Amino acid sequence: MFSWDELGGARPGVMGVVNVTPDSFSDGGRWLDPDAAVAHGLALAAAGADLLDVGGESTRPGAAPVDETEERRRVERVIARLAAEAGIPISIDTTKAAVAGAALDAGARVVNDVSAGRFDPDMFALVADRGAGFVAMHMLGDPRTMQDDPRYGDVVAEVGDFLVERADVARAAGVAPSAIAVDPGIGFGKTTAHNLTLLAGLDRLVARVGVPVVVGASRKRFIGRVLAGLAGETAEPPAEQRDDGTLATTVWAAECGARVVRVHDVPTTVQALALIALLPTVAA
Ligand code: PMM
Repeated sequence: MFSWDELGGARPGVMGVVNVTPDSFSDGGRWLDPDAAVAHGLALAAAGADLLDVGGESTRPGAAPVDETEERRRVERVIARLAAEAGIPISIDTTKAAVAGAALDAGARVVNDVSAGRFDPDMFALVADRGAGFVAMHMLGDPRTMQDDPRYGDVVAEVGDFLVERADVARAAGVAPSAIAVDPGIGFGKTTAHNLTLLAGLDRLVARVGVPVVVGASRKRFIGRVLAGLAGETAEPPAEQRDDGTLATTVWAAECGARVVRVHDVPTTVQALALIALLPTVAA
């Protein structure tokens, strides 16, 4: 039985990203080869990750859906090896119950579902039955349409309401309360202003939802946009040059009470979080 209490500690848990996809915006194609993906995951674990998030379908805006057989093929062997060798829990980033089931069979312990159980009616029953952990993420619509003029009245309140509702549905379906976490879904059906407002109001969201909050701002486009804007440049830095900006959002999220941060650059994140966790213990 998975519980988010396993990740307890002075600092937020660090979820390292292992995308086994040809087309993820942040690292698409780099770890498509299973051996490369496993080596990458093991390196993230050695650098101090508390959890590895393995995904076989890109969720970037406009991404083409991947069929279940192909998604399973990409992740199953990678998860089996990481579950055996990494020494930390593995999560499967999928919206399909069949893929999640195969991943749990291979040794994953958490299902990270960017649809929060909306895309597959069998998802919650599977998670409940298998005693797996669950991350319910907010997204407006689906990846193909989510960036088409997203609108909110009060984005922090609306995302918070959605997450409370999805956590309630998960509990009602039998998922253990301590196994449920939620995620505001930075970049999923949000403008740059929406993403910044969500981060600015993250402490309010954390207080509202009452379950562990995961934040995944790593390398997302709004960071490139903001940094280019601040520098007075029109060209945005590419994904792999957004880690410094990402680190600022990570430290902010930790201060706002996030329990888990989902990042690509694990070593720097672990160092930064360890350092800020130390400060309250030092007498002034
Ligand atoms: N972002 C991506 C994929 N999966 N899952 C959660 N829970 N939260 C996120 O913010 C999130 C996610 C897209 O980013 P990637 O291409 O770096 O995986």
